[in-house]
This record gives sequence, C-alpha cells and structure tokens, in this order.
Amino acid sequence: MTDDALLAALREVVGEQHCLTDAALRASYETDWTRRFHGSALAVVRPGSTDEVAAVLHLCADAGAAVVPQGGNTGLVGGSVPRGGEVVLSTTRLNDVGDVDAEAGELTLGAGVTLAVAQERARAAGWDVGVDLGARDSATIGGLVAANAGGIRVLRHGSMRRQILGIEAVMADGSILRRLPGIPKDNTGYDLAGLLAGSEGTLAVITRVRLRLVAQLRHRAVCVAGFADAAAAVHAAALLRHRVASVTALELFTDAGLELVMRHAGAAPPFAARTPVYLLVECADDVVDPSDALIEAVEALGVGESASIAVDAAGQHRLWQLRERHTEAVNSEGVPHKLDVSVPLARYAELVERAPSAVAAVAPEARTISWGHVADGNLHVNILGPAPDDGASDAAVLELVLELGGSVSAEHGIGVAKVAWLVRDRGEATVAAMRAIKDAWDPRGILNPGVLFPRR
Ligand code: FAD
Ligand code: 2HG
Ligand code: ZN
Repeated sequence: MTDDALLAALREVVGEQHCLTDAALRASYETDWTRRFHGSALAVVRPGSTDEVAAVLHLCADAGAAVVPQGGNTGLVGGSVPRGGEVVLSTTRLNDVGDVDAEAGELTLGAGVTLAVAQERARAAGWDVGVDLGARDSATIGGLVAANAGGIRVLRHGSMRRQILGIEAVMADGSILRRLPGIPKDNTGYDLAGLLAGSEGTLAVITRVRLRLVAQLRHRAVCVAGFADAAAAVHAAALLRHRVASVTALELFTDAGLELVMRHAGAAPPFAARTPVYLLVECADDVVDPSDALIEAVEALGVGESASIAVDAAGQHRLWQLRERHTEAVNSEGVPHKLDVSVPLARYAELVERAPSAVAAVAPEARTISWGHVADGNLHVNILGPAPDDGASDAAVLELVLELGGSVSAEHGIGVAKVAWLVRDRGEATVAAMRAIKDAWDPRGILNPGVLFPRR
C-alpha cells in the first residue's frame, strides 16, 4: 500500500479532522517535552474509540507502517515521538471517564484521560488515585501504565503497575484484549496487564484501564528541612520513615535546584538560611492530623531553624512547588539530558555527591542538577550544556550507577534515550527473553520500533 492509500484509509476510519498531515498541526506531536527528541510523522491519527484504534492498527500492520502510541507526550525518554515517517497514534480522544464503584473503590478510564481528571473523579467519590506526579494535568492513564510511572506516592502506594485491576488493549494486528472485570483476585493465567505496564508502547496500544483506588487522605502536613550534605538528608529520611507511620512522600533536592526554581518560578526559599541539600517530607492520614507527629519528628532531627512546616493547604502547595517545579525550571535553562536512575539506599548519598564530578570529568562546562524520590533510591540527574546527541555525560552517570549496583531507569523507562544501556543493566539472557515477548506480540515490529530495543 502506498503512503497516500494508507492515509486515505486512515481518514476513512478516524475522520478527516483527526488525521493530521499538515506540518504545523503535526508539530506539537513530533517533539518531546524536553525538546531533545524529535522526528517527523507520516501523520498523526486520533481515533475516538477502541474499534477505531483496532482499525488503525489493522491498516498500519497491512501497510507495514510503524506506529508510535502517544498520550500526553510528557514522557522524558523520547519514546512518545516519531523517529521519522511513523504514524503517531494519539490517544487523547479515548477520554471516557466511568463512574466510581464507591463500594469496591474502582474506576474504569479511557487511556487518554489525564491523571488530573482521574484524580478529580476519584476524589469526588471520597477516593483517590494511588499515583501522583507533577505532569498530572497532561499525562494520561494509558501513558502512565505504558511507562509504569512512579511519582511522589510510590512509598505509600507503589507505582502504576500496582494500581491496575484490569485493562483493554489493541495488539499490533488489530485484535482486542479486554479484561476489565472489577475483581481484585483473578488468577487465570499470565498477568497481561502487568506485562503492559512498562511496555512503553512496544506491545499493544492500551485503550482502557480499570484502576484500584486508594483511600483519600484528608489531613496533611508538609515540611522542608535543610542539611549539610546528602548523607545527612538520607539518614534523616530513613529516621522519618521509620518513626512516622503517616509518611507519604520523601523528596530530595539541592541548593542548585532550589536556585533555578526560585529564578524561573518566582518562588521564595523555604526558610532564611540556605543549605546544600533539602528534604521534603509529607505526612498524610485519613483520620488523625499528622502535624504534631511531623513537628515532633523534625525537631528530633536537630535541624534548628533550617526547617519550614506547613499545616495549611496554601503553605503545603508553596513547599511542594519548590520540589515539583524542578523539571520546568531546568527546561527553561536549556535542553537537558535526563538520567532517571536508582541505586540501593545505602549508595544514594554517594551517587548525589559523585554524579556532578563524573559529569565534570567528561564535560567540564556542564551543569548537573539532581533531585529525586529518596525513599525509592531514585535520583533524577539532569545535565545542562552538552549537545542533545552528545552521550558522554550520560555514559559517565550511567557507568557510575552500574558501579553502585543501580538501575539505569527507575521510573521514566528506556525509551530511545537508554536503548544502548538495557543489556548492560539487565544482561543478555533477560533482554533476549524480553525480545521474545516483543516478537510474539508484534512479529512485524510495527509498534514503537527503536524504543526499548535497537531498531532492526
Ligand atoms: P507519553 O509521553 O505520551 O508516552 C510515554 C510512553 O508511553 C511512550 O513510549 C508511548 O509510546 C507510550 N504510550 C503512551 N500512551 C500509550 C497507550 N495508550 N498505549 C500504549 N503505549 C502508550 N514520571 C514518573 O514516573 N514520575 C514522576 O514523578 C514524573 N514527573 C514528571 C513531571 C513532569 C513535569 C514531566 C514533564 C514528566 C514527568 N514524568 C514523571 C514523566 C511522564 O509524565 C510519565 O512518564 C507519564 O507516564 C507519561 O504519560 P503520557 O500520557 O504523557 O505518555
Ligand atoms: C520528577 O520526579 C519527575 O520530578 C521528572 O520524575 C524528573 O525532570 C526530571 O528529570
Ligand atoms: Zn520522578
């Protein structure tokens, strides 16, 4: 089938206005959030139902045309944008929001529903979504599952895989997998929903997800405390987690990051003194106000004046902004290299301290700004300065991570950014087993070629 014939057939399926071929209309779908990854698409198609997704994939499979699934395009490893000539399948019109099953605490959502909308629906029924992250207004449920996203509540509720009770997805040949039963116990063979979590658009297009909701925690207290170094902050995080049962988030950032957030977001520092490292801790509970427990635990840390505790919503939002606006602040300074890594907690402080010098050894002019979810051993090393295609500083950090016994991707995935590192991290045998799954599900290599594995 020629490209023109394929486009005509795609228009028949999704309608003229949802098959975008004009360069200006395609543009926002062709560049990722960081601006580091981009490519041109043959077309952007926006199916409005599962059947339309199936028809699009069927046509593309017949034509041998590669497909890049895309949700909110907030992914940070380049997996949601075309490399050159693919069809981008945007899920944004798969936006039906079901009713909360208030007794069971479950909710079925179209893959294109944003996390913020899902949270709003769950909260209105007295429940909440277990995963939360800074990109909530754009990131979609399908994208969160495909990336097995983590975020700021992993400590309490786990990552996205743990929230899934059922899934509907369309395979590369157009066949539909549907298992949305609303039953928490379902041991009927392979856990395909679990397999799709973290599959990064390489196995199937997720069209609907049934979520297990979590209890809404209405009482909150947030504190930012300052420390002389990362080791002291990591130690404090361990103490807080151990002593205060209501801890829901433990986040670390440095003074270099705070400086950027203050400059770009107009934010004020958390307290008068500046310290090299900061720890944000949030406690939450449904019944008891956790403020007293948090205040007492922070006092016991002996940080003196270097702490700011917020018990009201506005103050809590202000403190959270200092942490959540790091990604945006770094983007305002240039096109970053993003290394989302994790190491055993015992090596976390060492990683925070050594990452900047590892980068400086290969890119002396580069700036390294790191922050992360300390309780998960997850650090986001962001590097500004090197050209987008210069991998030397990435390699320096990832070698360090492997030396420290860590993972080259903690929560953002492999995408195209870390394909070369997958075998180093997981080993030949494991990657061969993954490849066998990919080949069985998508024998023609239609779905997201170049993501997770090198392009054939
Ligand atoms: P996209 O970016 O559109 O796609 C991501 C991947 O999933 C791609 O490989 C794509 O092909 C695939 N995909 C998307 N939809 C589907 C589908 N329906 N079926 C199959 N494959 C699909 N991530 C975290 O883990 N934790 C964080 O704390 C976090 N914070 C962030 C903060 C900011 C400001 C930003 C910009 C990003 C952040 N991210 C974070 C990364 C990102 O938001 C998540 O990875 C999110 O899951 C991506 O969702 P999306 O809908 O934007 O997916
Ligand atoms: C976060 O936790 C996100 O802030 C994004 O995962 C990290 O921008 C990044 O590198
Ligand atoms: Zn993160």
